Amino acid sequence: MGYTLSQKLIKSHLLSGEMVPGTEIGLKIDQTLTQDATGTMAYLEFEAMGVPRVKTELSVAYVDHNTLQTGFENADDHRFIASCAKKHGLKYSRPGNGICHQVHLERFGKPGKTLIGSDSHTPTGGGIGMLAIGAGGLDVAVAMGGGAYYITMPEVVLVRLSGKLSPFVSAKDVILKVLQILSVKGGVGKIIEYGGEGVKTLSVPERATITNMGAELGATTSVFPSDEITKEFLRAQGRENDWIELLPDSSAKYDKVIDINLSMLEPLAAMPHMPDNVKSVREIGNIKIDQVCIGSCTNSSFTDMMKVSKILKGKKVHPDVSLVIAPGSMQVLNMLALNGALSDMISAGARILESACGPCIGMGQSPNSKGVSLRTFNRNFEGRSGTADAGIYLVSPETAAVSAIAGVLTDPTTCSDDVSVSLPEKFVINDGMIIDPVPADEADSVEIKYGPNIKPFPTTEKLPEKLEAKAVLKVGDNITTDHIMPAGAKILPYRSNIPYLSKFCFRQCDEDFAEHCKEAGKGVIIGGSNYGQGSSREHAALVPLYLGIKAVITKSFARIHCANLVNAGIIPFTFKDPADFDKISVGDMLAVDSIREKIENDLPITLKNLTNGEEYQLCCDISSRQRDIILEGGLLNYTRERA
Ligand code: MIC
Ligand code: SF4
Repeated sequence: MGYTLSQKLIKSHLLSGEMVPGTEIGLKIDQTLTQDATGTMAYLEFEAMGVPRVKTELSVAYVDHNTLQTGFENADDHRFIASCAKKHGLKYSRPGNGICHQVHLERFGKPGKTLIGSDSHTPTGGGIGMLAIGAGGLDVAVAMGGGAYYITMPEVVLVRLSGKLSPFVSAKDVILKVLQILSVKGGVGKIIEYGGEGVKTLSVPERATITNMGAELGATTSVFPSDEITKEFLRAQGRENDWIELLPDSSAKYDKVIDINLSMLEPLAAMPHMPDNVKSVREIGNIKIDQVCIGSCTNSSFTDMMKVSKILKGKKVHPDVSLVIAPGSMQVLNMLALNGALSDMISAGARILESACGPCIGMGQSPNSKGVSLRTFNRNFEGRSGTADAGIYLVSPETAAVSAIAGVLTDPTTCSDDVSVSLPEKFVINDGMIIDPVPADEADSVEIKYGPNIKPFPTTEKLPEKLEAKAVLKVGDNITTDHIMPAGAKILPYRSNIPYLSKFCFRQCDEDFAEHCKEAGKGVIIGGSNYGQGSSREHAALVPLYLGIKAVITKSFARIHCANLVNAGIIPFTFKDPADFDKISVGDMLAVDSIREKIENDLPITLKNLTNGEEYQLCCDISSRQRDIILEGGLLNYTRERA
């Protein structure tokens, strides 16, 4: 039997386990990336592991999330990350050089290689034929130290593309269509592989838009073949030598096939407050809008920006609309400046932001109260924009730009202008904002620069014999890591300060959550299905750990968050009978006897509700390696113990 592209990538990096879906496999990791909001923790963890230099082929530390510098905190974090990179053998991408995923695609991504990144949108690299996966910071730290990265062997879904996109219909509409079909839970435990004749009509940046937002499906990753189009992109980036051809075998078998005819697609939008709440722009109608934001790792490539500038050229942004544009990288911004497109944007009334995540993570540009904001981003979770009652619609750059002029949501296919853009033959290459590390024999002379905002991460203890803790919170389905540990301009500067962050934990669900945890001493969280979807931030596990959370019991978990909980030493339980969810109330005292023995030997687990006298059966669906991690009280203890 032939292999799918995903299976080929896994097979060539398999260190342990067998390629049987649902079982744990260990992968060799060629490249890693971090961004600053998760990177400070990752480097503190790397330091704690005591490995002097990274052992990967390439590791890059990006700064793109916290670039506002409203106080000393961001700048201190940047300096800390820069010093770690210099000492430990990583490349450092300075603030202003761009969003990690965009820059990595342009300058470092290589077909056939594995990449893990401490950011959930790392699968962007799948657009260039990489096996690129989002992970928690600690998993990235371990991979930098040469350790394997463990995942559950996924099933492979083929999205078979045919036809060709019509003018003003975009790669964003393709992934919104997939989200409409599969939902935010539909990708869990799966790799989404793109194939079919339609693939040949999509450029690398378009493919990367699609794999980027595959994160919103909950998928392990998404991947496109590496073909002549990939080669052309790499040639234009001066990296033709990095190209290899990578195609699935013609006899490959897929677990599921979804057919999408690109010619039949129309402009779509994800309505508030979930990326899978998708309707066509036409159906939603001409709603009045207050703001348009163009950028983010989903839609900030040179070609996206050129389409936007062509739409804006010679026009005026509607007086009731604020249009902000953040080109994805220094390369993109520089090329727009050189060819005059930037001037077309500015003349139309666009507000140009630096090349960074910016409004996507709530770092500025929060909409007005009850505002309607169209964004080319990938997430529209409630409150993420910084305005709790704003309505965020996720759209393509074409829809965003046309609507910014009209003042209302507008189907861009109603335009007659020609805005076709082709890939440049040569990108403008300037790696001046990427700093190399010192050679290994000079590393001792580099001092790591800690600032006062950088606090050590919470310590953990070995799993005790018995668990007894209070149900401190009960939440419903699809809770995101933005609910657990919000981001935004006021909180993000404290990503390396767990004690401070703890005040904001679950604030959207229970304003006094931190207080309740302190009163309880030891706590358990009760959740619905797909608990922990969204961002890879391990703070969503480390902060609950700091607040005394010992276990989270849900109907089901999202992949990265579940791994982060285990890494933090918090037990992820699921209900054997989901109906038991309804039987537990906040305040109930819960207990599991002989929990150590049960976790160690994978024995059935009974949860006793000491408050109402009931008993429930729980599952702990983790690998034997993860059981050992839980017994040791987290991955850091486990790694140290074995070093
Ligand atoms: C996000 O889009 O939510 C982030 C910010 O990029 C996160 C990482 C983080 O929380 O720092 C992600 O997606 O992993
Ligand atoms: Fe940055 Fe937004 Fe992309 Fe996250 S989703 S990496 S915040 S641009």
